[in-house]
Amino acid sequence: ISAKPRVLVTRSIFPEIIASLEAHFEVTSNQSDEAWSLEQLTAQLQGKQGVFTTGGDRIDAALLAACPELKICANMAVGYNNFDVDAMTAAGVLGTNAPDVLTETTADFGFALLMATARRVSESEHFLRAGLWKRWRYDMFSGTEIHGSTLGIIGMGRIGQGIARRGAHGFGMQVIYHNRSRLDAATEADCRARYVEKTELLQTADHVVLVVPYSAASHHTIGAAELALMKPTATLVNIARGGIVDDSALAVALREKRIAAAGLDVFEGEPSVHPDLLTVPNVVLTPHIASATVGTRRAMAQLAVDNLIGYLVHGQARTPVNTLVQDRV
Ligand code: 8YV
Repeated sequence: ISAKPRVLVTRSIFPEIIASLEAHFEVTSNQSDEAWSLEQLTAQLQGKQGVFTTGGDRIDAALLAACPELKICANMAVGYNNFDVDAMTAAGVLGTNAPDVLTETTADFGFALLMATARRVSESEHFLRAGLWKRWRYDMFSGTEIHGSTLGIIGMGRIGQGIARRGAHGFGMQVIYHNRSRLDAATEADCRARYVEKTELLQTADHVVLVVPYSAASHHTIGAAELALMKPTATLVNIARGGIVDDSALAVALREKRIAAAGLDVFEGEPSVHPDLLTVPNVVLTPHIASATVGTRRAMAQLAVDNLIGYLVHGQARTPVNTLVQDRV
């Protein structure tokens, strides 16, 4: 009997996911709630052929060089900016992500955050909990209209399209979008979305939603200059990645009411949050939970498992992000 391949799981995960890995692999997993340091991760990866990662686990050339037996990194996330894909390809290491299974759940949350932001749900709840609700006032927590307004989406992939459909079909919004490339006519018609340049989107949209993958090119897609283009009544929602928005510039724009409000699920340097964002009232802050329903998190984890089994046992992953010229031998 040949020995089972060895797989590392970097974070605590559903017990049944560990069990399904154990049917095929010798599994080591991080049992604690603390993320491993780079030194711990490197030590734990010794002798492992596969690793189950999350978006917070950086895989780069130095780590790959220190872990010569590693063949596959299976990310439990659709975004994979934690992978240095070129270094992985050069090293013959496959990367996989977890697309599709989280699309609708994440689009739901994008809309939840948009609505909470536009209608000042968090701010008014804090007011009520603080015992400050003494009387009716005509302008108490007046928000921004959602139905019939203009929704601007930056990044029109699967999740962006899900948000567009919700806005257009559910709330009668005019949807405009900006993306690296235009969608085909049939998809534009299905989303009832019109392509515009980024400047026009920022100047026209009542609500701007960011769903663009993080890369050097998308770093600070929204900074002081872009915030200055937005309407003072507009809201901004980021469910993409920290670093897409310049959080420090955003905190200034919110404090000075240069835009009305923001909803943020992701942050530069998370889980740390820019201290100025914690003190401005007109921002809804959530701890990177857009894909967090039990069903979706299970499906994401299962897809990572399927990729590990697919590649290490059968030689074929389901959702690879790179193409290898030569596998690691
Ligand atoms: C993950 C995400 O929960 O899928 C993504 O890209 O950002 C989230 O759904 C997070 O990255 C942990 O892996």
